[in-house]
Amino acid sequence: MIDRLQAIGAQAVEEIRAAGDTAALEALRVRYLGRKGELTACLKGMGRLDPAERPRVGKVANEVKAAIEAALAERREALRAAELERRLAGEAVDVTLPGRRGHGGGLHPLTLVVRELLDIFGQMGFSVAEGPEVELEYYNFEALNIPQDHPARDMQDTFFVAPGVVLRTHTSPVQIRTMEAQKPPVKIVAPGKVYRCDSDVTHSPMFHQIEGLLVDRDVTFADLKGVLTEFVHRYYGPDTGVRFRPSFFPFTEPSAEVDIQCVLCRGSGCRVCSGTGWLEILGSGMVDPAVYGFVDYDPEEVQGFAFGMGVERIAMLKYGIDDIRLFFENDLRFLRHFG
Ligand code: 2NM
Repeated sequence: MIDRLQAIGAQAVEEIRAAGDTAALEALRVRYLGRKGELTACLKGMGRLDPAERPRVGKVANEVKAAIEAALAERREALRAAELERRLAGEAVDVTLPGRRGHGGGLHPLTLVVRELLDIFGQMGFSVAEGPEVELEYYNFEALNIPQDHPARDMQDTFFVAPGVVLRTHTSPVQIRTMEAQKPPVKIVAPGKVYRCDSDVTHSPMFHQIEGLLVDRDVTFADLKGVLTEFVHRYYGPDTGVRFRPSFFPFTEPSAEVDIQCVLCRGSGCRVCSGTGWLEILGSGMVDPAVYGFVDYDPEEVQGFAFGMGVERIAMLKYGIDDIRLFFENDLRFLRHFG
């Protein structure tokens, strides 16, 4: 009996030490120590033993049971430690990696471009003037020498709010209001939103303009050329070619459009400049004496020049953006390229 008990104990301990997981270990516990287990079955035979033998056999039985329990506990602890080790290895975090940065807010690319442009004109002595986006037809057209039957007044281009009231189609009415309110010298830039009934990849019904106006004694076309050439060199770089091309606006005479050498191909001709090597970036001219009649300036005493540019167009050329709608969709993947 003692031999049998010791054989069961030895085999149990050996199998327990080889158990591969906690489920196998539990099966072994049931097999050896369970109510129908091998040890229990063996002990049931104790009743048939000589009473004098029982204490010795009982002692061995207790030792074998204790040895099996000890082996189970030891193996259980080893498996638990191994399982924990495996889980930790799977969840390992490299605490020395740099953290992921959150994205901070930033200024809209158009805001950045407007600020840059205003900065340059500010350094040249221009102050900022602003005015209403809902404007009287008088300031938007009449006082700018754009008569009632002029094509620029076309219903198809202008948003009408009420009789005699429009969404301004340019920021020029700000210049008229400023001249109406103050005597020369005037040296202002007028940034802001303007509205035209037009929408495709290069036109948005709302877009931004910056217009400038300088009126003083003895102002000539040479001053216009000097200021605008300086502006181009400061914004696009001192080596950028500039040319003035004759044009027409109702409110300036003479008028000129300003082209810069293509920012992409530097003048050799490409897709962006349609092979011409040049890009139109602004309109300008000497203020037409007819405009001074509306603001009570004497064209015999003062002269001036004015200019205007579309901010989206400037930004699109600067950053190689081919669809104006990107500015207004507020897709963060686009916005995060700037600032
Ligand atoms: C342009 C081009 C040329 C302009 C003229 C005036 C005003 F009020 F003085 F007559 N403001 N803006 C002007 C002149 C605007 O934009 C393409």
